Amino acid sequence: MANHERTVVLIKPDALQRALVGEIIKRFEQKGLKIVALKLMRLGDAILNEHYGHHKEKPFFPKLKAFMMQAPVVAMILEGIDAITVVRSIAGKTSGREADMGTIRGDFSMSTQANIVHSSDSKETAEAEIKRFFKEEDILDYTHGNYNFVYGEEERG
Ligand code: 3AN
Repeated sequence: MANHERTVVLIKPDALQRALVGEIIKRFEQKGLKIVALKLMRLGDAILNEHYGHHKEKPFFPKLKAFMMQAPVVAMILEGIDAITVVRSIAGKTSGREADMGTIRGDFSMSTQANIVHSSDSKETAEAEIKRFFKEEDILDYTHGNYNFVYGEEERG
């Protein structure tokens, strides 16, 4: 049975300000990932302390939080086989200057802080982030029209 996963993507304030939201969603859609939740939200202090807890002691932490509060973010849950790894490869390396061309950060970012998107980095963080950013009723399951063409028969299970 193939590894169907759900992962969280945040389209960050820099991407909203630069009018890149449609372009970013398009890339995930065209890859064949299924959108099961999508909303605009403003992130406050508490949720950012939790979300970036692993960076709490870093010198850039206060600036990172202020940056994430500048404008709303688009929060989405994407579903697909190995979605966590696939989405991270589409996003590219953390620093836009090091990220490969063809990735979202490689194509649109020159920065480590203003790096356009966040994506969950493991099964455990994906589960925690789904709970952090979404209510049960935000997540809508449906049959994806492309499903039988995006995957082979043995992958569909
Ligand atoms: P990723 O988002 O690629 O998983 P993390 O978890 O190391 O990378 O970093 C989370 C976020 O913290 C990054 N997306 C970036 O916005 C910010 N960040 C990481 N390192 C730096 C840094 N050296 N300077 C400024 N911001 C940083």
